[in-house]
Amino acid sequence: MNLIKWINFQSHEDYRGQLVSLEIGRERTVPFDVKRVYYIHKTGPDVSRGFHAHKNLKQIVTCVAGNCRMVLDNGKSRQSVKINDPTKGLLIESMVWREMHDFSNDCILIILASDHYDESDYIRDYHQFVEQVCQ
Ligand code: T46
Repeated sequence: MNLIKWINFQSHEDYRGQLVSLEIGRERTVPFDVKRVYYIHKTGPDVSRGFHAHKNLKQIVTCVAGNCRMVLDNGKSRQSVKINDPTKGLLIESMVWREMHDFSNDCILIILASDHYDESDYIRDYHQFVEQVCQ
């Protein structure tokens, strides 16, 4: 099963640069209602983030500067992908374990989330995650 699902955003490039547009609920755009947007920056190569899954939350992660590596794991297989293209978003479904590694110093991730922040939606223990996902 391929855990790496990219959404190709609409991008408009000309001599002035590139404009990337994310619309909600239309083709080639965001397949859920966005209730929250957050961004991750000021990280670096010596730290990793994530190490959790979400029970219900869906998210799209896009890297608008620099790069990092995302690891996705559904309890059966683990896949790793470099994120470095602002015209693409990585769709992370619920009940997928994620880890973020190898951040470049200039990495900026923007994340669109299907719901508000709720700590009770997180599974932060890997063994508990595998138990729940393999039920
Ligand atoms: C995810 C990956 C890709 C809030 O108060 N509101 C928020 O909307 C978020 C996302 C976090 N927080 C607080 C909770 C923690 O005290 O910010 C702190 C850092 O969060 P966390 O350690 O969960 O950050 P990451 O980078 O490990 O994970 C984040 C998201 O939490 C998570 O949903 O999928 O980015």
